[in-house]
Amino acid sequence: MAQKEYVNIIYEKKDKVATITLNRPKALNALSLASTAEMRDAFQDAENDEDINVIVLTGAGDRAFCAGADISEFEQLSAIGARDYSLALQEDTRHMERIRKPIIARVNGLCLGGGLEIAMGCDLRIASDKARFGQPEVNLAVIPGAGGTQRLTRLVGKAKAMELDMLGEMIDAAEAHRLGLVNQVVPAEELDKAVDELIQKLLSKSSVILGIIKLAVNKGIEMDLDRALFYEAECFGSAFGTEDSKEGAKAFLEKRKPEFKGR
Ligand code: CO8
Repeated sequence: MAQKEYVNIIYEKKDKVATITLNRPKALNALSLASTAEMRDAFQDAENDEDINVIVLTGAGDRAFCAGADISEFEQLSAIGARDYSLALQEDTRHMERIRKPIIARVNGLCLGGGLEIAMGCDLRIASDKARFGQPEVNLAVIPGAGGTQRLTRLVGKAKAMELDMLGEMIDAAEAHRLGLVNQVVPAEELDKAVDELIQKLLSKSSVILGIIKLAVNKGIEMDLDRALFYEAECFGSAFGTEDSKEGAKAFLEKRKPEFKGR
């Protein structure tokens, strides 16, 4: 059931899942300034809605997840404007990493430039076997501006990130999986089923614990190991303070399924 009306995205909330669909299929769901503003608003809503436990980001149609920033808007961008645009999209992906709910990128097709960058801001990426990935900015004589030189390096390593950024060539879904860029690749016609299975697995866990795991991973990766392990211990302590952790142990000992309440 649609909860909010937007022009460039579709935003739906159902059964604890919020789905944000980039909806400019004729432009391969390219990210215009207007669509990023709407996406930002939808993520904010999904974060604040206590009935939502999982968020899915995807693209409309069967060709593209997102073909990157809208190149038709580049002409109007000054150097300062481009820097601010880059900072804004970076902040959007940072926000996605701070939201204490798992975000799944449902990569249904082309995933390029800024599209790959927002997919990398998600926690889990599940791709159709028809998906293609790349950072083609170099071909336009610009560079990735929302994590494509940073998050990509952290995900696939320096050599591959250098190659993808410098050559601007696309890789297929199997290669993206091999590189660890996506968690799972499935035949296009099975994408919805696979995404739903992933959602159901996540919904069966304690939502508060998933939030703690997400922060532990996302914050820890930015720290040196000593600090990160210390932070992990703090998170571990928080996890132990939840009602769900008591229920988890109790259910195990009573040999029954736990009933988590998300607190
Ligand atoms: N922006 C705007 N329009 C686009 C984009 C885009 N990124 N990608 C595709 N389109 C449009 C095309 O112009 C075309 O429109 P029309 O039908 O009106 O001519 C329509 O989508 C279909 O595209 P094609 O006809 O080109 O389809 P093909 O199947 O021939 O080619 C490709 C598909 C290979 C994906 C091709 O469309 C392409 O190369 N697109 C551009 C991909 C690209 O370079 N993306 C990176 C953009 S730069 C970026 O993302 C920087 C992010 C940094 C963000 C923060 C700071 C700015």
